[in-house]
Amino acid sequence: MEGQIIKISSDLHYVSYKDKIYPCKCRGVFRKEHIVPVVGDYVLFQKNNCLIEKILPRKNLFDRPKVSNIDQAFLITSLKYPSFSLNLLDKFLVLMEINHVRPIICITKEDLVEEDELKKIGQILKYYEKLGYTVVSNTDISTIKKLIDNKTSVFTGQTGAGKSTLLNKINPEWNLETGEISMALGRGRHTTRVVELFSFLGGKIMDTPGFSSLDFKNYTNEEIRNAFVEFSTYPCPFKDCSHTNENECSVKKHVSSFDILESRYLNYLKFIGVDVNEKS
Ligand SMILES: Nc1nc2c(ncn2[C@@H]2O[C@H](COP(=O)(O)OP(=O)(O)OP(=O)(O)O)[C@@H](O)[C@H]2O)c(=O)[nH]1
Ligand SMILES: [Mg+2]
Ligand SMILES: [Zn+2]
Repeated sequence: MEGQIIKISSDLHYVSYKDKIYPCKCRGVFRKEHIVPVVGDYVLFQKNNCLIEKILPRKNLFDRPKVSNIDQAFLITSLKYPSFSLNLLDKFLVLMEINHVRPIICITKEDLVEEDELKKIGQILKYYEKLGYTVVSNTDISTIKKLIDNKTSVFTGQTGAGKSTLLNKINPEWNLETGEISMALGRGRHTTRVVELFSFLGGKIMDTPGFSSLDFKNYTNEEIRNAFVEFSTYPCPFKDCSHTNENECSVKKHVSSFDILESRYLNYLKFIGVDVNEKS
């Protein structure tokens, strides 16, 4: 049979097949060959023995959260508790660009910020929309439902940002555990412990454990540069410009003239390891 792993808890892999869930173990060879199944994997399995025989080729594979075969990723982005972070947002967008997964920015906790602060953040988010990214609010459930239809989506974001809360709003039947924010730490407490995949209407959604900071692998500087999609709008005279110390760099000019959001450029420098404080 061919099924899909929807949850993993210690050595049990819950495989969904024709509306039924089979708690499976893996063949011994998996351990020997260091094959590690993740949620989202399509597998060949024996229904009667509850044994996974083989993982089918993956469309993509992510490390944190450990998921595979996704079409799009929602970054659940809290404006307060935990506070809004452009560094985190840009990291996430770079990760998604490099991995060719559509990112969707989903804002939560607008109700907790003052109006002028909300306006400021709204202006910044307009910039991201201009770049082509979809930005939604967790209050706009009907838009989110349309976005997830027929797709496999993962909800990712900091612990306490409101991933599970939003999933419960999409479908109250899931009744997922949500956590209070620790006032002392200003962040959540890792309420969701394991990745879980849910089918909904024509799509699939994964709830994932939150992170405190986003794991950012060492990609090459070129990969990171190319993931800042607006840079290519302003071609530099030097073709392979790194937009750091080159003369006549068009990207730097357009940062000065506010066509490029300064925080984006500074995050770019940070991500490629330039000491931003030294530079300014
Ligand atoms: N005021 C306000 N609180 C929210 C909103 N969304 C979520 N919360 C609260 O934030 C807290 C954390 O929400 P969760 O849904 O558990 O967060 P999570 O992202 O699933 O966290 P982890 O499972 O730890 O990764 C809960 O107390 C929610 O009630 C929102 O839009 N406004
Ligand atoms: Mg959660
Ligand atoms: Zn340049």
